[in-house]
Amino acid sequence: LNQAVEKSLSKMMTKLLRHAPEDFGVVLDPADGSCPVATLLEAIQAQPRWAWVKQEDIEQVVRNSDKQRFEMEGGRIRARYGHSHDKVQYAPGEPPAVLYHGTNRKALASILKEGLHPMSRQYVHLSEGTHFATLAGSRRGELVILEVDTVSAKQQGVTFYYAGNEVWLAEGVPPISLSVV
Ligand code: HQG
Repeated sequence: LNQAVEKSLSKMMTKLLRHAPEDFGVVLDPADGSCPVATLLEAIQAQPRWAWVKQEDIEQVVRNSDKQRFEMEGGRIRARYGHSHDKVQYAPGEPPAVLYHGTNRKALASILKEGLHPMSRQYVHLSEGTHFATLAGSRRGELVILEVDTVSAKQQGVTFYYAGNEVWLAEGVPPISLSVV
């Protein structure tokens, strides 16, 4: 697969695994959002444009994903994070004292007033380092990195979930636990 095709296939896989499995006739496991790799492959191949795709192509996309968007284990695959569709359950975890969230200048006033909300996804996305936060926040304008004081957030009742690859999720983060880096 060349890079452009890989990117396009990756987008299709995130659409199916994060947002609209029913558009592809796929039912994801309600607990962890996964499906058999074979099911994903069939659903992809059912589209004329992607009829040529093989399992090794999917494996290549999973391996090369810059943000490690997918998780493949025991013949099953899921999106690691980013779901807008059904709520994927993660085990609560013990986060580092500080996590980061990347956003844009235009959203800042609202976030500092109301806290971080999941908006159109199921969870707010946070990361252990600033790299992932920078990628996320740079997509929509001038980057702003926020620091989340997880000790304070936990005192406010926030539960943190680990999605792997340094990504943490929460249902929300109150403004009192946020500061601009
Ligand atoms: C903002 C992509 C106003 C929030 C990325 C963000 C990430 C508020 C936007 C992953 C707000 C939601 C997730 C409030 C939050 N008022 N704005 N109270 N609370 N926001 O895309 O974190 O390439 O749903 O700051 O790189 O940007 O798809 O979340 O700007 O890793 O794999 O509302 O998705 O990865 O935007 O991105 P999103 P996100 P992929």
